[in-house]
Amino acid sequence: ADDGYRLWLKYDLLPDAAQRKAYQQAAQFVAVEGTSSPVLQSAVKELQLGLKGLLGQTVSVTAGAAKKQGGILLRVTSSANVTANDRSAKLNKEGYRVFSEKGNIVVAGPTDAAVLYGTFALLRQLQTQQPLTNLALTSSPKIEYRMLNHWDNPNGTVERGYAGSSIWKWYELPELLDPRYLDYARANASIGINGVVINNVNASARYLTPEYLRKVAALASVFRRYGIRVYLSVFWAAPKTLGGLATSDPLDPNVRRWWTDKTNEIYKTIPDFGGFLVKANSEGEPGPQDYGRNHAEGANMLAEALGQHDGIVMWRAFVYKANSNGDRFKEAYEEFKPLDGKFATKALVQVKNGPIDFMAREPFHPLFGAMPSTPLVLEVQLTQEYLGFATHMVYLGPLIKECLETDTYAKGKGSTVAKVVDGSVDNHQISGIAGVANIGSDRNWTGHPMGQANWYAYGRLAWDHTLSSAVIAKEWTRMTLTNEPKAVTTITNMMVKSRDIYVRYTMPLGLHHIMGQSIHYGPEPWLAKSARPDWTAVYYHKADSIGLGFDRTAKGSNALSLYKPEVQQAWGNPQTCPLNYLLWFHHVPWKQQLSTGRTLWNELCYRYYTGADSVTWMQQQWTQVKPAIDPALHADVAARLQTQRKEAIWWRDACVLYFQTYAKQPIPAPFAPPE
Ligand code: GCW
Repeated sequence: ADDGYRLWLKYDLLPDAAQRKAYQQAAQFVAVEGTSSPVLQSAVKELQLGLKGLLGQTVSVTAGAAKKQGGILLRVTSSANVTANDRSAKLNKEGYRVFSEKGNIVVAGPTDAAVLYGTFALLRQLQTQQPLTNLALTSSPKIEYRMLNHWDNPNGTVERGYAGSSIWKWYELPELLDPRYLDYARANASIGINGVVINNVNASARYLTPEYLRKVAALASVFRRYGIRVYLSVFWAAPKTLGGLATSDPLDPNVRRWWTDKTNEIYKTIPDFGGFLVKANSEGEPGPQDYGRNHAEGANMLAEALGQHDGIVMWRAFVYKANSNGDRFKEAYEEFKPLDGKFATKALVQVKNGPIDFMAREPFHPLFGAMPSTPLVLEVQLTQEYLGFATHMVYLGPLIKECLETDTYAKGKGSTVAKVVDGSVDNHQISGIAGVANIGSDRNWTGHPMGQANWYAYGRLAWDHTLSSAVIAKEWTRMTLTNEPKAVTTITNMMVKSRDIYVRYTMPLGLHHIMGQSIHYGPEPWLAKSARPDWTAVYYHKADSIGLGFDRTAKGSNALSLYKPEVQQAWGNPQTCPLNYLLWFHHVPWKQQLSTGRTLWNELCYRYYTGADSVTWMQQQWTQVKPAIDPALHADVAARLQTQRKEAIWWRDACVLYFQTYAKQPIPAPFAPPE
């Protein structure tokens, strides 16, 4: 049975003998042109493994450009002469071109890593059973720093992780390298991820000790062979707790020297270290504000410590204060917007996709488009903190795409979040994107087998945000689950709809943050008391006898004013605001008629009921594909869907009954539960 360990790199024997034969003839040997390197050796090994599995063919490895035909040539070369006949599109340093040349397949790119990415693209071509004749695959990543952020702690727990414990075995490192590290690196490289922050942003200072740096270096030695660099989240107060200094003030010369020395020490241990990720002055973490300094002064101090080393600082904008009387929606904007232009060139600001916190649907964060002088890293969450942990099937491709494609209008029409992030709107030289990993020690990595698709889709979109989430879903399904055409269509369709279905049975119409307190699971819209007002559910939904929703227009918190006029116009009028965002911005009367023809109350019920019913539909779809799927994997997903169905009803009933106490209206037929 398939235990899911191999992810999308399954390399099972292709079923069609004729096709296999054609592939076999095209891939009889592999040759590295010029000097080989550890990264190119990884590409060779991957080809050997892939071709053995997919074609049942052991390929020979020959050195140098072969005079033979019917092989795969790995070619590192400057972009101009990658291929004789196609000089059209210029490749960036990680871009590849795969093409046919004199009876061979050439995988070419300007760097070793580029060739590795091209190799995975070629294997993908085989796995998804595409022709190898007249190959012309050309692709360059649109974003430079494509990061995975782990929220893993030194004790092996994973904050908001639902797939077992951390895959990093600190007690075994550095002497013992779990083979899993290599498979992890292969999986990341196959989708173009080139950087990993291995520890939680709620950081322990321990990672900066010589003892742990050696362990981190051991991991880096595995990842390096796959073009992946290691980064660390840092604990701001480390100069005090680790260095014994009296302060961690970023303007204090001793503190600055401590960080510079520490950074140099890191680079001595890990020569290709990527840099730092920082959560400061947020949710109780220490930071520069403890000393009256701002985020930019903090980030710039670390940028200075990085000095001539090839590293960056990613400074998170996820901040909100206790006892703030305002709207949490606005806090990050208010703290960061005034600092635009104050960050050093090596510093990027990392912004979550939405202004609150990884809800199933959020409007894009108003900082996108508002800090033209600062490269902004888009942070999305792959671990399903608010999306049903590892029991709900929610394919995140559409969520990520929705954010990327929304227009900020920062520099007129077409200034999408994607273009802000990839640097094209403001002409930035560096760009980054981060996904909070959903990976753990479970055999299948992500707990829910379908969760693998979220890791996959994130990587693919980080590489090329213009890809469609449906195409990615299809590609993943074919590589991971089945190539049977009807099943592929059914599964892809389910995946593409799953996120909207989840929104419907949990927080439809723009409701947000009404989940269970602290663990963030299940419904708790009635939550009215907490240590903080902005941690309660009622703070966000504002249900009363008149209506429902958070008024963020000028009559309310005026958070809408943080957006450009075009966006304000699109969302500012309750009559024309897209229903998906309605209650994010408006307090709407229960009896108000919406564009669907239903009143708010009826529409709310409609969405909760059809949402929960759609999970039954998903179960039916999944039953249909049974013959095409590995039995154990099919049973696993089927069981999780049962849980999802049960909990969709829980969400529906809890929310409808709770809001009914305000709306004071019956649940409309035909959604009324049977007597
Ligand atoms: O989503 C919230 C989580 C915290 C997390 C925080 C953050 C790492 O509930 O667990 O802490 O965001 O992103 O910093």
